[in-house]
Amino acid sequence: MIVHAIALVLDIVLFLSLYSDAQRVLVVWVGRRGEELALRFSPEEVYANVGDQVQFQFYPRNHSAVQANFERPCVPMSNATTGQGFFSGFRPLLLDTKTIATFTVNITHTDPIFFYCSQGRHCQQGFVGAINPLVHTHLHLSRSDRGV
Ligand SMILES: [Cu+2]
Repeated sequence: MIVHAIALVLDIVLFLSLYSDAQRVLVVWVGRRGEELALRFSPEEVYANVGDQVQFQFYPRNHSAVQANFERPCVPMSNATTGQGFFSGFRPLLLDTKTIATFTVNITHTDPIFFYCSQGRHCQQGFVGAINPLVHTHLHLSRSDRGV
């Protein structure tokens, strides 16, 4: 009886640990790298499981996160030939703001998701990122394609 009770407790602990691992919030800074504001996502690549959330956290002064196709990294997916993509909207923030502006994407598959900042020419300057990229060096490849 005691053995059964211990086994049940272990089952519950295992279930809870699996359950808590199952859903993660992966944070991507938009417009910040380390302690500095920068025209970059950080990290530029995240690896997410189905059920995870990717939360974009925006920094000054005015950026966005827009889903793109790999072949056209600075074009919104919703304007491309296939599918609808996410768009955070522009998030204008004063330099001394204490506001945390966020945009969250729910991960429903593990295919690669590419995104960029659509402000000015930020994307052309290399302000791009990816969720679950198949090729680890795709960012460098896409940048060299664009002469960045
Ligand atoms: Cu930007």
